Amino acid sequence: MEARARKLGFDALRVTRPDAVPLTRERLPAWLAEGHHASMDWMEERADQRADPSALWPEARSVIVLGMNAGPEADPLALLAQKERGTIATYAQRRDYHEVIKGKLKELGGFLSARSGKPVKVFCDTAPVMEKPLAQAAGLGWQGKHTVLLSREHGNWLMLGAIFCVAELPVDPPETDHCGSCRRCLDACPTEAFPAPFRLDARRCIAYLTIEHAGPIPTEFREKIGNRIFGCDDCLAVCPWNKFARAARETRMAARADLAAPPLADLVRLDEAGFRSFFAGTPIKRTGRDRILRNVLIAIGNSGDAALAEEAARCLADPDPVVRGAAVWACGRLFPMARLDALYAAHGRDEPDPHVRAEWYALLPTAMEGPSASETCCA
Ligand code: B12
Ligand code: SF4
Ligand code: SF4
Repeated sequence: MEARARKLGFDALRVTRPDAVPLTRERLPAWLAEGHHASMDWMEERADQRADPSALWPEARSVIVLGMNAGPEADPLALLAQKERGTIATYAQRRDYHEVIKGKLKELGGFLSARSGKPVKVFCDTAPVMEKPLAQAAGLGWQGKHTVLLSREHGNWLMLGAIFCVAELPVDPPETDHCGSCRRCLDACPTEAFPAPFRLDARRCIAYLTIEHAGPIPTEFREKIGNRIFGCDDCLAVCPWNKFARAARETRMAARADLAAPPLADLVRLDEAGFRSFFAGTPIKRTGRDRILRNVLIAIGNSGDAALAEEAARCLADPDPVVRGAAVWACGRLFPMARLDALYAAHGRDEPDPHVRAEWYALLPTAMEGPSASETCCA
């Protein structure tokens, strides 16, 4: 089975039992009760099954956890200084892993099912399964203080998938924690998203804010987001265990060079068709043009680059209010007051959306009447 998985492009495979993660039955509800899942309500749906693989499929006797390496070719943090470019999380600079891994899981699952004569089900983010604790129980690695699964061989860069089997397969021993006294990932987080080691508050995480969060990005995080336009690799990139990691081996997971740090000036001009074509096949496509434009405008506001200011001003007329709101913020960071007054006269005075009006008000309180209570949105 291992040889077949390797041939399919997987870099790691281990087996555990569905009942090998008893702690998740307490830890998932605690995380949800704290509101650490932010607006990801789908984490609450079927939480009992998510926390307990035996409840998800009672017939299952074994869980095979697989990892595919999506390691970067260069240090992801180096690009954060290139303010006129947008940075994209390492995992997203390539084909959508759901697509690649799911196809290969189905192939391996079909082989196993034929050999054992018993059914299997394959999962890669498609069902309520907690892949990281299962991976640790199977010995694929351990959950670091940043909560991501980390292996001695591949560092943080394995993308995970699982096959649940009715057949009883021999299991592997679990991996233990090798973080020791290190806390580099916790200290590297720009938004202080870790209330404690091993716990993440998604409400403060740039990966959540730039990928999952709809609507305006809360003001407190905008500057800290810097030029990250999709996801964040900071806590992963600083981990010392990456010293043994290599770039992705599977050709379908090879990084696209043009996605390493695309110029903000190109991204801000993407219309719907241009967006779909540039990000075709990547996970970014699912986030949608408007949310990415919002992120690009935050990065433009953080760029300090006067050459990008006119691009931000052009977006004041975008059809999407979230894009317009982010454009107001970016203009506020790049234009002098006299020009902002002129832009307000041209675009702000007749702005119909309450959130965008609130952005204008935050910028030019004396030029307009205060917004009503329902119009203050993103503090
Ligand atoms: C929801 C989600 C997110 C959310 C929330 C992240 C999170 N940490 O929960 C957001 C949008 C923020 C996110 C971000 C990212 N994600 Co994500 N995400 C998921 C998803 C769908 C579910 C994760 C989950 O179940 N969370 C619920 C929490 C409660 O579970 P947990 O993180 O395991 O929490 C454990 C700890 O808190 C621990 N714990 C709690 N208290 C204590 C106390 C002590 C003492 C100890 C020891 C432990 C402990 O127990 C909990 C249960 O095991 C998984 C896919 C899947 N189906 O599993 C991908 C997944 C975790 N994501 C992945 C990736 C790549 C990322 C990013 C790196 C993307 C990026 N570069 O931008 C970032 C990483 C941010 C980070 N530091 O976590 C990969 C990680 C691969 C790996 N090697 O681990 C996964 C597995 C997807 C995949 N199929 O490969 N993600
Ligand atoms: S992904 Fe970025 S923002 Fe999120 S916890 Fe890690 S360092 Fe913090
Ligand atoms: S940076 Fe240090 S604390 Fe964080 S996951 Fe890596 S080894 Fe663990």
